[in-house]
Amino acid sequence: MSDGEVTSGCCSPSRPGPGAVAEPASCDERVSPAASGPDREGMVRLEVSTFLMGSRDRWAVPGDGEGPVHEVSLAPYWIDRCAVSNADFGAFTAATGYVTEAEHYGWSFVFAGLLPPGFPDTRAVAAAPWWRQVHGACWRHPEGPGSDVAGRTDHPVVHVSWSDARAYAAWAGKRLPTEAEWEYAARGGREQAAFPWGNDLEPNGEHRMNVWQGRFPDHHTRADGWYGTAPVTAYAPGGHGLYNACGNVWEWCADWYAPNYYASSLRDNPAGPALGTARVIRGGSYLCHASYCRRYRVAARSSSTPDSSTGHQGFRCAADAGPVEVR
Ligand SMILES: [Cu+2]
Repeated sequence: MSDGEVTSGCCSPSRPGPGAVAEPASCDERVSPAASGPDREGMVRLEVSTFLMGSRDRWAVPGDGEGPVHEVSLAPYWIDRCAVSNADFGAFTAATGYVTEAEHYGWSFVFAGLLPPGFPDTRAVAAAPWWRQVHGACWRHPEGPGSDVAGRTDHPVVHVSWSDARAYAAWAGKRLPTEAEWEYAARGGREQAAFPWGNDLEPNGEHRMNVWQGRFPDHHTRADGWYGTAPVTAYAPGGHGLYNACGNVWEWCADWYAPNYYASSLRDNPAGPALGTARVIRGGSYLCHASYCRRYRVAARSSSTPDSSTGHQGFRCAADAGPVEVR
């Protein structure tokens, strides 16, 4: 596969040719849940009624399908307050021996600006030359061989595919959130606002999330204090207690992605189209900036194929909430 054209992608590139390669062995669903059973610590339980999903935002990227705005009703569920960290993912691989898809393929997409000076030439994504195909890049080595996650154990794990995320969730006794669950939780009760805290990107000049500042992709002022990823608990949480729903890293959702899905989605517990080639990703990343894409808004949608991995792609987990436990 490493000989295929690396052409796709703008905000978040995909590995070329879904189905062009055999599913790596790591994709199987036989990862057993952790012996300790599901752990609800670090999660928030949302007792949901109804909310307005989507946006008619003028900054929506045409074709992403943020509209129409539609009413959605969700059953109660749990969702992680934070994205899964390198420490969390390390516990999973240590317990299971799980090997990620990036490790199977032998490479992943790394943002060029994060590569050290003098890094050997790598192939770039044609439509988005700031994305480089870096051999040896994976969650343990986010900028390729020679890099590691020491000092970043509390940062979100990256270079994890949708399949990797699903395997982790199964081990943790959890699952990936649906796109609707993700949006409801991320909004934190602020119906139809652009961001989890309101409509101002930087209220009173204050940074509320880890996104790009300056001129993308060459000049980053680091005004928010971060260039690549930030710790999963950076910044104040939203109204439902979620940290970094917007910015920092894109987060995988369970659903297949279709740009026209909202036009005909179910009102109750929508779970995405029945079929597809790419999975929904939400929240934007440390690379989002008004000069390039405003997918750091809470209603923004994008997608990536399930075996793809990049240095700005992570996830958080969710779980069904049964009847309220009476103690
Ligand atoms: Cu973006």
